[in-house]
Amino acid sequence: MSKTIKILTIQDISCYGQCSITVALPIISAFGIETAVLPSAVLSTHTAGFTDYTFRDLTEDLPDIQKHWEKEGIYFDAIYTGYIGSKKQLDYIKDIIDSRLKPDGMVFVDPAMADYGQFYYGFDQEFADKMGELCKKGDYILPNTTEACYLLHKEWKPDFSKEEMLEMADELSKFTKKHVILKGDNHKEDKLGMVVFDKDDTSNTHIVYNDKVDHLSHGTGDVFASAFVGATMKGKTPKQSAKVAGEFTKTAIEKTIDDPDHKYGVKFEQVIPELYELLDSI
Ligand code: PXL
Repeated sequence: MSKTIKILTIQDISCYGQCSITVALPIISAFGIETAVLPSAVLSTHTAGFTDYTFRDLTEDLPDIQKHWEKEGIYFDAIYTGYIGSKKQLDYIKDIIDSRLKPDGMVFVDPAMADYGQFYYGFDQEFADKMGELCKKGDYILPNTTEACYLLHKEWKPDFSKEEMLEMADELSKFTKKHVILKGDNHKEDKLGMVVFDKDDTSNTHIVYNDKVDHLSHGTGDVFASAFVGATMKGKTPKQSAKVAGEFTKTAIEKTIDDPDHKYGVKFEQVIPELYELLDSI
C-alpha cells in the first residue's frame, strides 16, 4: 500500500473561470495526492474581466468546519492557501493551520490578491498587511512581484532587474519560515524567471527560467502554485518544483493562446496527460 499524501487547499470556488479550487483540485489530484477543499467564498465567476458576479462569503462557516474536523480527527500533510474572501478569514486560517496540520506538515501560502501592479477588486493595503501575517506561517510563499511590493510597501514596476529581484526575495524572507518563490522576473526578452530563495541557505538561491509566452492570461498563478505544491509534495526540490510548475503553466498558456474566446483562464486540463512525463524529465 503506497502512502497517502493528504492536502487541504483553502481558496474560493469561482464556479466559472478556471482559477482557485477548480484549478487546484484537478491539478493536485493528478499528482496522485488526495485533495480536500475549504472554500473561502463562492463566486459565479472570478473577478478579473467579468462584471456583476455573485459573491457568497463563507467566512463564518470556517470555524464550524474546523470544529467538525477536530471531532473527526482529520489532519493534513500540507495546507495550501490562495484567494481569501475576507480579512477575518486570515485569522481563522491561522487557527486551522495550527489545529489541522500534522506536526511535520508543510504550509504553502500564495498571497493571491494582486497582479500587474494592482490589487484584485476588493483588496487593499490593510488586507495585504494581514496577508503578510499569514505568509509568516508558510514554509513556502509564492508571490508575484505586485504582491511582493504590497507586502513590502514598495513601488511596483513592470520590469525589475535580476539584482532587484534577488534583493526583493531576500527582503521577503521575513514573511516566510523557509522558502520564497518570487514570480515575474521579466528582464529577459524571451524568458520568464522566478527567484527560488531559501532563507536558511542563501547560497541555495536560483533563478529558474521558462520560455516566455507573450500572452496576458488569468489564473496562471493558481495553475503554477498548484503544480508547485504537487511536485513538492512528491519530493521535488524547490528548484525542480519551480521548473515543473513553470513548464506546466507555460504549456497551458500555449494551448490557449490562439483562442480569442478564452481570455478568462488557461486550458491546463489539456496538459494534465503530460504531467508525469514532465515530472520525470526534471
Ligand atoms: O486567480 C486569482 C483569483 C482567484 N479567485 C478570484 C479571483 C482571482 C483573480 O482575479 O478574482 C475570485
